[in-house]
Amino acid sequence: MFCDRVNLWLSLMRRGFRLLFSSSSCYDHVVVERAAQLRFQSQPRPPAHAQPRDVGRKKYILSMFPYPSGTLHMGHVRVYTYGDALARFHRLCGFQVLHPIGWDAFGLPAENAARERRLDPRDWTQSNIAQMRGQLQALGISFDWEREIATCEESYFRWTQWLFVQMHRHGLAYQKEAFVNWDPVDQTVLANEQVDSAGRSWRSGALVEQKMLRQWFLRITDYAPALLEGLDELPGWPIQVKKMQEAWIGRSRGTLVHFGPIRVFTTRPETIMGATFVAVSPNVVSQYPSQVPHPLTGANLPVVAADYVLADYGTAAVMGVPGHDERDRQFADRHNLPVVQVVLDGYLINSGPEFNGLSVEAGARAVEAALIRTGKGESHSAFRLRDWLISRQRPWGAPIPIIHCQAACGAVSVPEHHLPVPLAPRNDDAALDAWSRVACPSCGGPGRRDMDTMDTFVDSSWYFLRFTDPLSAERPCQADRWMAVDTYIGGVEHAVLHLLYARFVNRFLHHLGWSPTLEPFTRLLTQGMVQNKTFRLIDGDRPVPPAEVDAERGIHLPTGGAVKVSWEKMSKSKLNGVDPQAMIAAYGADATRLYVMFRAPPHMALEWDESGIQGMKRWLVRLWELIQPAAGGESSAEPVHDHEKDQILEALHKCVQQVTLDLADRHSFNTAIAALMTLSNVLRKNQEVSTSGNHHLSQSWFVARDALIVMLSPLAPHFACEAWSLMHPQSPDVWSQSWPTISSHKAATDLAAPSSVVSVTVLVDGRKRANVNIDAALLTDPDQKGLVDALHPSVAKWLPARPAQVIVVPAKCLVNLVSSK
Ligand code: ANZ
Ligand code: ZN
Repeated sequence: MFCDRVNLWLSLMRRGFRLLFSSSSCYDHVVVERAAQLRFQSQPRPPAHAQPRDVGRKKYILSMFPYPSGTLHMGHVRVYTYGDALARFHRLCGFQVLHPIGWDAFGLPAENAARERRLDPRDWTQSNIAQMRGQLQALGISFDWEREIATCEESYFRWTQWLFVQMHRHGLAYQKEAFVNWDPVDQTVLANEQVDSAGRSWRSGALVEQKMLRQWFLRITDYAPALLEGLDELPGWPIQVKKMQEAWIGRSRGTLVHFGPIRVFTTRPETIMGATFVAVSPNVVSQYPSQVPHPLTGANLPVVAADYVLADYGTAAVMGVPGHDERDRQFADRHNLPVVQVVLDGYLINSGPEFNGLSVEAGARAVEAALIRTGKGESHSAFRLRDWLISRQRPWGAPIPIIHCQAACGAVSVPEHHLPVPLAPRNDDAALDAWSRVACPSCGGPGRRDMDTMDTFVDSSWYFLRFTDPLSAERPCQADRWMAVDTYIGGVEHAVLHLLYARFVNRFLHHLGWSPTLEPFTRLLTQGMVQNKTFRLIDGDRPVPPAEVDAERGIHLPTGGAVKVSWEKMSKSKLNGVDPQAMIAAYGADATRLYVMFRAPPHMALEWDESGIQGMKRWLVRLWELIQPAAGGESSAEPVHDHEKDQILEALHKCVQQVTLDLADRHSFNTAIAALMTLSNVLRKNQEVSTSGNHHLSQSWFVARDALIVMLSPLAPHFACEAWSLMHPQSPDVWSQSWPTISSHKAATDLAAPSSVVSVTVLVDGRKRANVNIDAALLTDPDQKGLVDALHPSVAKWLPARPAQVIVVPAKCLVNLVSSK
């Protein structure tokens, strides 16, 4: 992608640009960003298969990869700017950083867009990728472009197919009949989103039918308990996301009760004496006798089929307690079955001497104990989570690598060395026939390929592993040293499906030895929506373009209709989108990045306001004046005024501490920027005083100014890069500098900061193990060696080797030492 000849040309151009603007003292974002971009492109980058030298000093920063729609929107700008700020910050702190990007390139939208344009989905997708790649580069996002992947490439999806084959081999992929939306006119299967609220196909308008098809499922339910319990090991995830996953997995604790051969699942065992029948799901009723004994009384109860008993929950059988369950009651009334009340005001009645008088809670425990004692029951949890239906009857997806043997072998997975199964040639009947007729891998007899493709959530369920060795044709990944992802950034809309599937697949691959950790994402940063003012006609609710609105009078000018204003998520259909390209052109990538980070904390909705970008631009203009060669005059070795020196160093000290914590731990980009603004104001004031008092600025002023630019560089990389080369024409680029630390400045300027001792809670792999008193400064020192030295001896019992990873939560005085394996 970046060939050497281009690089040579770039480095020549770069020198020209340096001359071009170094003479002007006015900040011109076009010139500065063009020059910085050239410099970025000539920055040497490690090869795609590089592994971390020291696992304790690696960071894997990942923003969720996009669907290649063709244009970047503000939500993308937000997610990739956060990731880039973290990646650049950690590089400056001396970490080896993995910061990759790829494309979630299969799926229905590409199919439809391509059909409309009479293009091949692949061509359409590739041109979109090219366009978005350019936009991301214009934003200055420092991705590891050598590692770029696209899920629609054979080099990627052969491993998606490999994953399926592993699942099949381990009994986690199976076939079952399930309903799909069937368009009888187009003779095709529709996704739920393609069926409108009237139940009609979006394309043909036909009434959609439910049709039973044999489809592939992944047995995620086998992992339900582990996926639930794993949430406890994720202190770095937002609580709301964990709650959503918990609800989705949906564990119910209860009791399994044996009514003869029928096992029922109940969460109300204390009502057992009120059971007057056993209801089972209609499709299993034929397996059972027509009467079964009550486990405690021995009385015979009728077995009935009832629609309200779900076939895929619990055991597909319930004990009918019409006295206390509404659906049982309706069923009993309709079928003349007896109703017995066994609970009154929270206490058991009509339940025999053993249980009468017990409270509901005590009764539940006593009944369960009695059942367990007599071998007629056990504790049990039921899960709401369903197996994952992955078959899609669509062409633009990874083919399911299965051959259906036409003799006796059934569904046989394609041998690994025959992967990838290429996309089916759908436009050519003869070629399609040739593609689909293959020999059964197991008996050699005639076989047919499975015609379906995989849900695109399968593609994205393991891509974070692929980035660790993205080009390899020998293996799916080489994740031992890079995983887990240290910070994963993306929209909260993926809180359940994508993140749950990724956790499932990572756990499975961990068991096979491909991923070193049980959980793939140590910290999760979920960002809020980007919203903008939306104007809608009060009459009819139709959105209208902002340019046609007199906002003050609330009137739509062309029609004279009254409009209302609301903040809504930016989108084309609401006519409230703001094009990132336009913002970059008008104010620059740096001002846009700063604005997006400054306007709101990451998890909150961001309400767009263009005047805010202008404010950012003005700040950069003033900063640019601060870094001009003439700006500081000459520095004097001896400070002129002691109080000036103290004031600057105090401001610097505060700023370093704030920005370091904000970026290393709190993901609080807006307060980091505010801290940099404060420091820049102090420097400006001192500059004005020195100019009017006609004396030199102290050396600390220059120390602080250097630190300010280094700290700015993860946030506004173009600006900082060019500013640095202006300030230090002989020194290496700003990205080769180190992050300022308080201790280094303390030493250099002998600022007497009171050292304090704090008591930290030490966790090993998420479990609390010790409390240790240490110097508070160690908590915030980006070089964590001192911290580990101080803490490790107290927990060596649980963690013999040094930790692979150290997670610090300074605000809570908490340190988690992670063994990684
Ligand atoms: C006796 C009983 C008495 C029940 C009572 C409820 C109230 P959750 O909390 O959702 O897990 N149940 C069990 N399996 C079922 C299935 N496959 N389809 C429909 N209903 C099913 O609900 C558990 C309760 O839902 C169980 O407790 C069972 O009815 C019913 F006063 O057992 B119960
Ligand atoms: Zn066979």
